[in-house]
Amino acid sequence: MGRAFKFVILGGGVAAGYAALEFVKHGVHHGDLCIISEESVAPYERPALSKGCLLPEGAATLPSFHTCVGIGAERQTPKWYKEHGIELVLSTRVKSVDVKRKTLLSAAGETITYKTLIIATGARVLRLEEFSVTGAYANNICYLRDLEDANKLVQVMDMHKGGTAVVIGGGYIGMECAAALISNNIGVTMVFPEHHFMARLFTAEIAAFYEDYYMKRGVNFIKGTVMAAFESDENKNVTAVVLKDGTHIKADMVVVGIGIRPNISLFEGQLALEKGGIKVNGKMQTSNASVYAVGDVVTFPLKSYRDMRRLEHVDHARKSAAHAVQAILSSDKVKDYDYLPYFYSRVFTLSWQFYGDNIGDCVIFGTLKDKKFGAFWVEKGQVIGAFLEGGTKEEYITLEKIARLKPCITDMESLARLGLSFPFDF
Ligand code: FAD
Ligand code: NAD
Ligand code: ISD
Repeated sequence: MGRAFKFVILGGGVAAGYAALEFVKHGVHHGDLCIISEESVAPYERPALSKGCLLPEGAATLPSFHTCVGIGAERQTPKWYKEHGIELVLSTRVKSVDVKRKTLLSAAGETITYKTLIIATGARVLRLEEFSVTGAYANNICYLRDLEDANKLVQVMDMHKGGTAVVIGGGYIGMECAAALISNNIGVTMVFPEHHFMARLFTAEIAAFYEDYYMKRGVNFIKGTVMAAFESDENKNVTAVVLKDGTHIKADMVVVGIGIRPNISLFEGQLALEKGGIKVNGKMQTSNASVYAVGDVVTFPLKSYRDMRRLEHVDHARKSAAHAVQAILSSDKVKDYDYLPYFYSRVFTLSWQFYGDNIGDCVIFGTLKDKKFGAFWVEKGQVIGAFLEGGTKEEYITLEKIARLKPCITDMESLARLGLSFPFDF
């Protein structure tokens, strides 16, 4: 016989921590809630792994960034979970789930039963082995998804201060880790297949500002190509990265950020899936009424764009988790999740925020020279996306308001000239 809980959260990442907070806010009985996590530590703010944790001086360590410090709420240490009667089952991988029987089976062979399950399994990194890259198992190749990865990255960086790194991938991990490597006095070459970095969000013009800044900090870019192999020494340490065209780049270490895949395999054939994620409705409820899903793993109705989306960002993980718990505890009072996409990043001394959707015509405002600029995306005469580098708190509030209210625009020239000062007709 195993244990039984009224509520089980599967996964112990960002969404799990925020779901736990929401349960506590509503008052959960001791012994009713359990979190099962493959990680060995209580839920933490994952964004810290590519920022505070990689600082050359005064790097962040746990317990300082346990959830929910990211929104200025309590720091939920293991003691917090104990005090609230929440069972934290750590270092435990769930290897199968039976949603008809409402049971989970751990890798150690324990069966855990639930009345309501919240799936918060997040995502796994894509690995170069999956792309048949030769030599991809070497020691000094670093990925970044969890605390263990961050600890390894810090260790490898410490061994190679003054040396060189190759960063594979030009997305969020590539951009943030390249900045961290430079700050740790490690020279960087970035290699990615697109013509500019952050292609999921940035236009070429926005990317050009950041690429120029990175180049001034010594980053070298090799764009429009991928790598084919690693060369390693007898100790299985990479010594060079070999590109598709045969070019060799010497490297003391490698950081790989080539995207993720949601952890959905436990539920294939059991729950409806869409666009690579677990399909949920506006209450974050899956095709099985006793099972909810939140965070990176869900494909949800993005109400304001009448579209089904999967988003891989912390704000959505936090808000979808809180929404699911509200829906579970008082379903009839809770409206459908009405999310406005919000992404941000911080690199070097730069910092940007984005709200809304990045489709349609992109209008740049401000001056790149002054490191104070932004962009609006205008679709069918409405501003639907807004980006700002180097904004103030008040300006970011305005940015959110614009993306939320989608004001109509006819005069694109004035919009480019006036930027946030444009007299929007809300
Ligand atoms: P996760 O936080 O990944 O948690 C998933 C949990 O499930 C993990 O604990 C995992 O071990 C566990 N798990 C999975 N499968 C099993 C299983 N079978 N059994 C037991 N446990 C399991 N977003 C931003 O908006 N801004 C940022 O600055 C930012 N920075 C980031 C930096 C890094 C390094 C990374 C990796 C991500 C960053 N993100 C950022 C993205 C953000 O962290 C994610 O969107 C968020 O963590 C998703 O939360 P989640 O709870 O869905 O998944
Ligand atoms: P990403 O999707 O942002 O970028 C992946 C990059 O790898 C792209 O440039 C892509 O073209 C490239 N790529 C894909 N396949 C490749 C291959 N075979 N060889 C070389 N390059 C290849 O993913 P990421 O940067 O790995 O980030 C992982 C996850 O972490 C994402 O969910 C991201 O949203 C999240 N994250 C977010 C933030 C933030 O929001 N500030 C920060 C860090 C991480
Ligand atoms: O999750 C994301 C992300 O990182 C983006 O840049 O969604 C966006 C785009 O892919 C869609 O707006």
